[in-house]
Amino acid sequence: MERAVDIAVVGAGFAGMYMVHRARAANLSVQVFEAGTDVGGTWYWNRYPGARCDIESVEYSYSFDNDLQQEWEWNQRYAGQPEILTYAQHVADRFDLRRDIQFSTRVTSAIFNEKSNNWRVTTDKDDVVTARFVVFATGCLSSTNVPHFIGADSFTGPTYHTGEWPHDGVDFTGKTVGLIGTGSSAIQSIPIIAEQSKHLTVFQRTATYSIPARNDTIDKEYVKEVKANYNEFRDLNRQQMGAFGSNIRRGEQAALEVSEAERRQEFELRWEEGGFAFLSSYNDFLLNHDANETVAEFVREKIYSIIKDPDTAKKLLPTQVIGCKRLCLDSGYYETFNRSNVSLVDVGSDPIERITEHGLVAGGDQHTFDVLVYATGFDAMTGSLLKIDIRGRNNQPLAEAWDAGPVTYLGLSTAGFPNMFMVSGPGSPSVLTNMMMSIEQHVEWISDCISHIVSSGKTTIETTDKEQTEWVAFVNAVADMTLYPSCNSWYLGANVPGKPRVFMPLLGFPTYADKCTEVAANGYEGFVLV
Ligand code: NA7
Repeated sequence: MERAVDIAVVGAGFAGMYMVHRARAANLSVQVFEAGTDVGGTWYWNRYPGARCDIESVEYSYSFDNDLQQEWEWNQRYAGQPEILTYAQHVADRFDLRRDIQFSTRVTSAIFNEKSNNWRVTTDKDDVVTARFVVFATGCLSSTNVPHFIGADSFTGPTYHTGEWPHDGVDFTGKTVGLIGTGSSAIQSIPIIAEQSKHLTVFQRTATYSIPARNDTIDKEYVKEVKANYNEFRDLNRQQMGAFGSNIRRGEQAALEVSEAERRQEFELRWEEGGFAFLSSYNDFLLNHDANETVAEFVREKIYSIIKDPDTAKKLLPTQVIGCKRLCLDSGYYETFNRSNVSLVDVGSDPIERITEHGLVAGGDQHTFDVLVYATGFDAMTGSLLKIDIRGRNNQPLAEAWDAGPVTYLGLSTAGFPNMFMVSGPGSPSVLTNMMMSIEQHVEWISDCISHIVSSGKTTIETTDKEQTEWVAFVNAVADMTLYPSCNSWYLGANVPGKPRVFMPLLGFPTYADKCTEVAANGYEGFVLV
């Protein structure tokens, strides 16, 4: 049956959930479609052992409702996946969000009708919804990346991807396990899988820098302090580059301005404290290669001192710029390689040749195992959007419009796709920030914009080719001032073979948020309103 709503939303993670709340507040009807059976998005799917947020709990939470933030009690300094999912479910209950969300339903197409100026959204459950506006709240890390290995289907044992983990868990007891990847998901799950399994073989293409998370139960005194001035605390965080970490001591000097002894002392102190603060000791790690090398070398020395077997230690030493790929935070990652039931295979120089019935072949060697785990990441930022048949004016597919890489204005809108918005889309700070703050800022901007269009009697809003071309150039020019483009990160799409190499997230939340506010205040400058 065909239904009509004001806003169709794709995805019921934190972005889609807040979109429902804001739409209702604006008296707009909303229909959300969600592939999972409940809310939570990333935290619904990523249930691999050890999955944990790398932003502190008091910050990785909604700020829009003071009662909510005052009443909710976090248990851990960095919340694990189950705790975050429980929080998402609590928010859904508290604001009665589920009645506008249809679960177990995947959106298959969203097609703009130029005659009626609305979107026709269809699903795999044969729903058809026409909506004036469509909002993609599909998440930045939601479309799993499974490399196309020869023979992948021939493996006879169970295969799992960290980003689509079974809900009832996996029992590795007595099993031999092969795990591909050494990004955050691998680094979090490896210590736990190693403890459970008979033997774990890790296949590493690029060695990764990881810093101790020093996760613990939350410091109740600290929480009390935060809650005493929670809104100010949120505002202070919004003024940080990544919209988090106002409590982090940020070094104001360049790394090479101080003596080596002083630097080492500072690095040691921060290594003990754990967390992302480690990379804030000096202000130029991502601007100056020599400065970066001082801290990179410190971490390499730490790794070398932890690992007992010198050959394994050498393989684990990363060489790229530290921080260029998202820094990992761990609980016992390197120590795990001292276990007698864990081995490390370097597939950087000798890539995986094929998957076989009982394992895989790399560098001419056959490795056998019972269970295969892909910790191979995501087709980040664009993957989930491009899986849907999205078509704008002239029936143009989004995939065609983004043939050379995603082009957006503010990461919110793309030319030729009127009344379509993306939450934390490519070209916005998104994954370089505390996602909760970016999500709130986007959802508020989008809902205000929609209210403005509706109340001012306009029909459509869309950006222009010129505006978005300039915006993409700006996002990349900002990145080019840093060391970020120097490695093959998923920020650049470099982890997915054939994906256009474009730096997708914009560095700097505060200036970005100001720009969005200014655009709206100036009558949606850079957009055409009809
Ligand atoms: P990541 O960080 O993208 O890590 C994926 C890992 O998988 C990484 O080590 C990759 O090596 C490896 N990989 C990918 N393809 C292959 C092939 N073909 N062969 C061997 N190894 C491969 O994903 P995560 O899920 O760990 O983390 C994603 C984000 O979630 C993270 O940044 C946090 O923000 C939370 P590579 O480094 O590309 O050589």
